[in-house]
Amino acid sequence: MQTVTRRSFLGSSLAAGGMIGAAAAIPAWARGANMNGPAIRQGFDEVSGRSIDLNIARGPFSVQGRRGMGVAVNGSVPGPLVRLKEGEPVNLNVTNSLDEDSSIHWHGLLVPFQFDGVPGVSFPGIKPGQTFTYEMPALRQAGTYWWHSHSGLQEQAGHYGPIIVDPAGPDPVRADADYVMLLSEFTPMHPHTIMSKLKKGEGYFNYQQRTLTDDYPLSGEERRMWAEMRMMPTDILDVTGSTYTYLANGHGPEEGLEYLFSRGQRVRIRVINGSAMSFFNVRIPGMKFWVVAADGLNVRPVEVEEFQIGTAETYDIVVEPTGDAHTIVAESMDRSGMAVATLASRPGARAPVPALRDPPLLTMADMGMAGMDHSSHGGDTGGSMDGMDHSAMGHGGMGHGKRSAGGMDMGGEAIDGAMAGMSMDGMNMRDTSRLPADVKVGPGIDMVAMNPQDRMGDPGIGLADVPHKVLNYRDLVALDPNDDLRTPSRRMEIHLTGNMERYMWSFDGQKFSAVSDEPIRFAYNERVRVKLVNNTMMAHPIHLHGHFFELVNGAPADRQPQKHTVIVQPGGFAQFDLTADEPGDWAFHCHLLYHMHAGMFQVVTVAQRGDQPNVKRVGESR
Ligand SMILES: [Cu+2]
Repeated sequence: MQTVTRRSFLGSSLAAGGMIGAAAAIPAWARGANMNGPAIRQGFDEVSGRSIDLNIARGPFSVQGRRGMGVAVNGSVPGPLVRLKEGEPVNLNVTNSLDEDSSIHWHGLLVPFQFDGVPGVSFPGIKPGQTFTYEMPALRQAGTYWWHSHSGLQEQAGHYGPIIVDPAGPDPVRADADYVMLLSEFTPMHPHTIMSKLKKGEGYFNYQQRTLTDDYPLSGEERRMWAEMRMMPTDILDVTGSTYTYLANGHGPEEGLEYLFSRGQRVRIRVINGSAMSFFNVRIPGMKFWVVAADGLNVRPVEVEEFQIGTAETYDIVVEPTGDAHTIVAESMDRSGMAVATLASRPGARAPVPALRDPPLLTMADMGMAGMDHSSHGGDTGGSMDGMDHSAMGHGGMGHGKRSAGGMDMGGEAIDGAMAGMSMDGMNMRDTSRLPADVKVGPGIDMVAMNPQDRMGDPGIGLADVPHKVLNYRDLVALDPNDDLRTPSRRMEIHLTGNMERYMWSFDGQKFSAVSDEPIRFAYNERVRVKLVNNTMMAHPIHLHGHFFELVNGAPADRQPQKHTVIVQPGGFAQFDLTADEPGDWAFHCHLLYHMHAGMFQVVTVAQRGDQPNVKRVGESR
């Protein structure tokens, strides 16, 4: 058995070397917004220790010949790998050299709320020219995380980087080489331009719109149905490869990012989705590998050939490469582009890069009509329904429920026959009477899921039909047992709502406007089962700050996997159990940057009464 040797060479073969000195004076590149100044470097260095200096500054950034403005930290995109140690405190001194406010949020780290880094929620933000010190007490966790701006749209411009917290004890994941693959996007377009284009018209960036002469496998009836609903089955991502160049560690797909290995080695790759708006399907063609951690925390190894990673999620994988070289492909979910890296046994070794696969189409399940259509082409609900609650599906739920779906009487045993090749006339996907009373009905809601299903078992849009094993949330089982096994004492239902055409996104129909809005309240140490119902046709990666929650995914109660971000599939729902044991105000939002900016955001308040004793929190049992 080989001993573990961690490497500080983290797969940025083309990036200029040289660590930025922790105590160095502000370098020239950091002083202003001069487009003629030194270019932002691609790839990242590593910073560590008890006191770490980070400097946020603007500069020119170019990828594969496309040049734009970037926001870099310590001169690179991504910014430096912040390498920390479980059980040790750290001070992070963040200087803002921009001409606007900035911030850093430590995504997935359990920290006191005043150091969580969300302007207006947990602290005032960092003014231009100021330095703010995040004083982190002894870290209560290990694993793969990341950091990013929580100010404006800076994250789109490059203000993000990886975090690794090394465990205090032995690492249950054995690996001979250890790399980060941080996925993101580059665009020369200003983020505010993207936002205004999104506001102007649905599908502006969707160059895969079907026409009467396209070759998508849709029947005339299906085309008519989509048209009547003013929706497009090709609306998979809001911003696509026509605008974005997808990046791995700051490098475009043609720039040759490589991870070196020696034959026989076990290689760990910490995949971080640090993008603003993109989901990726990650695979190593022809290779099986193991998923060993999700959102930083270890899970029982799951052997897969592909996984989808939502914005802000992380997965650690272990692979044993056998050949001369293997391509790692991170294809955007809509298949409009990819980020690429190579597992190389020697510098320059390459394997073929596969072509983009055909773009996926949304399905009946994505419209919130799972189980209501038995006629559409393959993969409508697909593998997503395996092992799920069939009593809630078509036959039981809709068939005999005698519920009226808008103007259409869905009752009776004839449901199967009626749905096959049925006319969609009278289907009402905007029947707001289906919503709970606390959801605000108005122009912010253009769809109500008619029959939302638990889609925990769904591998993600476009992956139900691929001919190999794809990860889904039901595969995730916590490696370490959870310590709070109480049955939740309360249930909470939150609806994800939107109006695609007007680019309005919200929780419960209420766009977030100010911290004075009514927050979502939890009592300290309360245990709540939260159900997120997605009334839109987009997948939303929902992130809760300051906590891990447990996915209700069918795993035994003590092994429900803990995550900080959960994808809620279109037209479906996801549930998690939360122990609200981190007092303070926390952000809770969709991690698609422009959705959050449009209002899919709320503050969660965990209030501890003065007489309530502190409970043991995550990581404090160690
Ligand atoms: Cu969203």
